[in-house]
Amino acid sequence: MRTQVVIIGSGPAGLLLGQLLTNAGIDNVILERVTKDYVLSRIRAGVLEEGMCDMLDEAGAGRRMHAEGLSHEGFDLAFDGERHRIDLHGLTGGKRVMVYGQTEVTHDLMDKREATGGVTVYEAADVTPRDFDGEHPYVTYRKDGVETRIDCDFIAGCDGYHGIARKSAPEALLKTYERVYPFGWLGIIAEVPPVNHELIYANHPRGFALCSMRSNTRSRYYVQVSLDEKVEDWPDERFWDEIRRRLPDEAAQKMTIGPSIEKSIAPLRSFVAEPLRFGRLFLVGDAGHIVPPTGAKGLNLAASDVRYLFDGLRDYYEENSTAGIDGYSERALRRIWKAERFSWWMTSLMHKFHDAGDFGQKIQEAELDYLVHSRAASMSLAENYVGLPY
Ligand code: RFL
Ligand code: PHB
Repeated sequence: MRTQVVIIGSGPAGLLLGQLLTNAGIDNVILERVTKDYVLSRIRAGVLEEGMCDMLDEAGAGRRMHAEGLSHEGFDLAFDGERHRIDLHGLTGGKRVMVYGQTEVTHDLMDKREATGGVTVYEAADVTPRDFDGEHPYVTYRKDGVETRIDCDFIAGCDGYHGIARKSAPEALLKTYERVYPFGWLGIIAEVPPVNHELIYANHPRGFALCSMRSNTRSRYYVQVSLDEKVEDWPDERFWDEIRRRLPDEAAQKMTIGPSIEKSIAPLRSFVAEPLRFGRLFLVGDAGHIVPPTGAKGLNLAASDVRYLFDGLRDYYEENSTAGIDGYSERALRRIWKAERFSWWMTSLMHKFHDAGDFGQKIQEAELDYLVHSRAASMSLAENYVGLPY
């Protein structure tokens, strides 16, 4: 079998890249380790930058997002018993973010891929990128006991943090940077109206809390927990008690509670691999970098990587130019590090760090007070939150 680009992973990065390539007439095959239903069962990010929305439109998969997504012009920061609104729209000269779940993005991209005849092999085992340091790379995989080889021009590793692409890079050429945080997020989804029409990020001496949503009738809420916590120890009642304690009273009193339909704990990590290109193998999205979810940047960074790589591949095929693919790693990393910086900063500002003590709490509150009352500081927050330019 032969194709132009083999894409490993059918998460949002792989699907978006695949669709842009297909639309440009560039042949591609996606190899995915698990089933389609499993990919669609993952509940992750919820906030899309305008740049990502534009790319979904460009891919031809933005219709439902515009119809059902919630356009937000601001969010609240809560601390010391009060809420303060960050006016994203006013502070950025008219920008907004779109609240639309990653699960729905994935769904829409899968539907589009099916409608345009794109090939995805689900349950592809032992996917292995080979000979990518030369002119003739290929990928092997096993499905139903049969080993298949796909020859190609390029391999896009869109297979997430635990994938095979980064692990296949020669160790001597790969440098990684990492920070693991001493806490995680316990998240639930419940079929209840959100406590506020915009998101609330709360700093509290008991720990961080976030009130987000998936629709006007479905809430997505998180609380910071220590890493040794188990989901089984968090019956709904305990979750609702805890999140309400971390919000200003007026918000807590308004909160509608109800049975959760999903509950899980995710650890927080910052991670970057450099470079993002090894010959004809590229790392894209979570395969190359992870941010803690506090700044809502993970999915959006996957989209900007796809922007740079797609432009490079299109120029290669249409104009016989290698400038875009040669510059991919450097270009993508410049934006990635700024989002890493923002996500680390917002995580440091909003979470309880046990070793920082009461002094640490006071310093956070002073910074938050400065942030919400200084136009310069609010502007910087807003500029980063809506997404830096591509
Ligand atoms: P994904 O979504 O992880 O998709 C990778 C795909 O590759 C497949 N795969 C393989 N396929 C073939 N062979 C192999 N050897 C393979 N190994 C893996 C996987 O099955 C999967 O289908 O990466 P992608 O496309 O780069 O997208 C990135 C985003 O998913 C990610 O940045 C965000 O979801 C991060 N993230 C969050 N970001 C936010 O902005 N806000 C959030 O609230 C938020 N919550 C989260 C998150 C990430 C999580 N992870 C990765 C554990 C919550 C969780 C739990
Ligand atoms: C979410 O809705 O899941 C969400 C929103 C904002 C974040 C992280 C997660 O910063």
